[in-house]
Amino acid sequence: MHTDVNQLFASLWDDYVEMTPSAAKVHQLLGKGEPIINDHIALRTFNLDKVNLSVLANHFESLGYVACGDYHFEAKKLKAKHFEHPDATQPKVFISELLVEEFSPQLQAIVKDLVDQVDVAATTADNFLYSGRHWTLDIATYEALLAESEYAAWVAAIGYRANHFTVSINHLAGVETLAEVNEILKDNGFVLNCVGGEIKGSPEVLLEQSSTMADKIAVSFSDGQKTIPSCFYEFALRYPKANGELYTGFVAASADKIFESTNS
Ligand code: OOG
Ligand code: NI
Repeated sequence: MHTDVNQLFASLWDDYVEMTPSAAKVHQLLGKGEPIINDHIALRTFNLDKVNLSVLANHFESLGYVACGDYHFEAKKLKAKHFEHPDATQPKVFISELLVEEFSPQLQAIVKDLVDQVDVAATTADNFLYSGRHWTLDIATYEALLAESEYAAWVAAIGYRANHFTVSINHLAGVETLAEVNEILKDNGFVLNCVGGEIKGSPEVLLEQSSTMADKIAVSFSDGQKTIPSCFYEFALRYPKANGELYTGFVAASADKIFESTNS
């Protein structure tokens, strides 16, 4: 486990940029070389004991993060929690897990076989959250998972790493609205997730979000390479609650659509 939260995020970022070439370009475009404040990052896993949500969460809780919200995505068969750090300038963390037992016996058997290959000691190592895949996987198995759950296929192929970073538009100089951000992105050739509209949420639910569609990169499988969606970039604008403090939670109906940023 890391002992320094800034170092953990720096390592997550380095790995994420390698998986997501467009992230460096978006970062430069919006930040113009200045530091960008991250609203949150997100991680994905399976709910089998060895690698479940709490195994990932331990890496953050040991750095002072506290669980703050629970979410359930019935159609996608996912549960999630979000975590906050006492230092509000640190990114929030959104961790989801696939409810493996709700899928077909075939998917359950595949996922169990993948997780059986994980060395339990690796799950508490410093680098676990940016260590990628811990199993061998062939293309046909990836495709079998994809037929049932895009999320399952993504975790199987991409493994443990940040699924996205999120620019805090509240902290971004020179841009006020998410619509402006989206225009800048589209003018520069980036493809946005438009499931349910480019902007998810509203001032009424105190959170607006948009995201790019995931980059497509060549991933190595045991029997060759295949170009598949990797990771994406998200943009979040938060609104104040009645007490004047910015809302810090997530909005399940919006999150449900953000998950689709890794659809092929
Ligand atoms: C997480 C999707 C939800 C948000 O900000 O609502 C999310 C994922 O795609 O793993 O990030
Ligand atoms: Ni997100």
